Amino acid sequence: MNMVLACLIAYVLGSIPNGLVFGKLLWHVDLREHGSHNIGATNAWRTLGKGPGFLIFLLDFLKGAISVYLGMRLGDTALACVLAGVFAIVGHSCSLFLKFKGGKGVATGLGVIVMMMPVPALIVFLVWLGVVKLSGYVSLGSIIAAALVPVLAWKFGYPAEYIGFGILAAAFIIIRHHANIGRLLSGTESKIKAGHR
Ligand code: NKO
Repeated sequence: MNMVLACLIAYVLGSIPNGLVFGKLLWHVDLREHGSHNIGATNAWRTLGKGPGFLIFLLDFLKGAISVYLGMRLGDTALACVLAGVFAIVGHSCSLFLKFKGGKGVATGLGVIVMMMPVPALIVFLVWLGVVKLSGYVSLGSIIAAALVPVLAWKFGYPAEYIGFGILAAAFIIIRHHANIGRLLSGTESKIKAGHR
């Protein structure tokens, strides 16, 4: 029962569209009408600037981290943590408040894995940073970083539930980047800094 409660709270928490709410509230901008049309931290950074981008990242990250914390406290099993994390990511991408639309699950996913497996999460973040610095493409960094999650969960000896979570979450996040993948392949994906090479 407690596990169900944790999942329910995680889904509602994950559903809170920080990018949309704070973009409108503080900067009077609907992120869905600018840049990549995504409500995530990258599009907030691209459209509104560094500070707003960082704020949205932090808030979306917290949704994932708090959800897994609740899974740990209420459910206290590997499965409860995993399910709370899944519900937070699905909430973010298929929001209760946006007719089941939403973001790509990257910042929320990072919040989830920081709580579940801190060392792999740090490695995943550093790889993301490296790919983004080298290529200029945030989406490429997110796709590669997500694919690394199940591999590291396995390498670091985490339980099967965590490895299963990694496979599911990576697949979900990569699918959410389908439009980015199309643009990367056709050379039309926008880089995070104009003129970045
Ligand atoms: O606007 O389509 P866009 O170019 O914005 O955005 C593409 C982008 C969407 O994601 C975001 C969130 C950015 C957060 C940055 C820090 C996170 C770095 C770590 C990634 C780890 C992912 C692992 C998730 C595992 C479940 O991609």
